[in-house]
Amino acid sequence: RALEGDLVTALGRGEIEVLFQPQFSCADGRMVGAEALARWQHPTLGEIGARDLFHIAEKAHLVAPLSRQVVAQAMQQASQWPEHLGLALNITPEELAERSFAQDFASGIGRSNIAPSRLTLEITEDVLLRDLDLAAEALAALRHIGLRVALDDFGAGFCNFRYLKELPLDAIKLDRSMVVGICRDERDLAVLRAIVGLAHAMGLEVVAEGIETEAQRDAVIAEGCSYWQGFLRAAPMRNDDMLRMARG
Ligand code: G
Ligand code: G
Ligand code: NA
Ligand code: MN
Repeated sequence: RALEGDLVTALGRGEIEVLFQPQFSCADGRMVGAEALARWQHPTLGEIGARDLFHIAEKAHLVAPLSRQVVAQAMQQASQWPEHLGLALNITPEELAERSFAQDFASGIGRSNIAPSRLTLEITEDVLLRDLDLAAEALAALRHIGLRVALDDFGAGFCNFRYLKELPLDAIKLDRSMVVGICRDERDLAVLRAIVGLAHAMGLEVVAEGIETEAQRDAVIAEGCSYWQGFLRAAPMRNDDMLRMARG
């Protein structure tokens, strides 16, 4: 409860920080962009991760202002990157359920210095526990102006294939749990192979998350994933480190 109060001041004081985790092309290993990940640098409790941060924000009814701040900060920083790099932003189901989401988001892009085609929205399947049609409509409107949409954490939840069919998507992000066992268990590899096949059959690209070893990276490349992300090459980092890495 005290934390919910602290969050109000945190938003005003710039305690919310955005880190960036690079993503790499499976084709040539080059960095293609990064995912923005929010953190709260709490003055006495130290760092609070995004999952806890958004839980607190939900209880405090502050998801919308928090998310606006994170997105604006991420876009502002990403506008300093070389133009070939994309920016992936996590969007909560609550936000997608807002009637004005697409329009507000588009206005935010307009105020920033970043081309819509450089942006990917990462959504989770909880969206669908809400209003699927409304979410699909908002996503379609944003894709119309050039954004990409990725279904995040695929394989961690219910994996309802209806989402793949009914949401306007460009990619799926395989959850770390789908990748972690692929080099030691044939069945894990079989599941990954089937999901990649399904994604490709639907015209979707696949991003593999949580890559920690060279063997995992090589396996997801061999299985036809398009991009990968993971501690093997880069943990979430501050913008200045991101810029340094981008300039190689
Ligand atoms: O980096 P970390 O382990 O704290 O991320 C935990 C979860 O929080 C991840 O699932 C990530 O997608 C989500 N997350 C990180 N940053 C944001 C954000 O800015 N907005 C939303 N909605 N979710 C985020
Ligand atoms: O739910 P989402 O996929 O957005 O969560 C991303 C979270 O996963 C971030 O908190 C990030 O720090 C973490 N993460 C990113 N890469 C790796 C990895 O290679 N291994 C592990 N264990 N966690 C990772
Ligand atoms: Na994400
Ligand atoms: Mn994810």
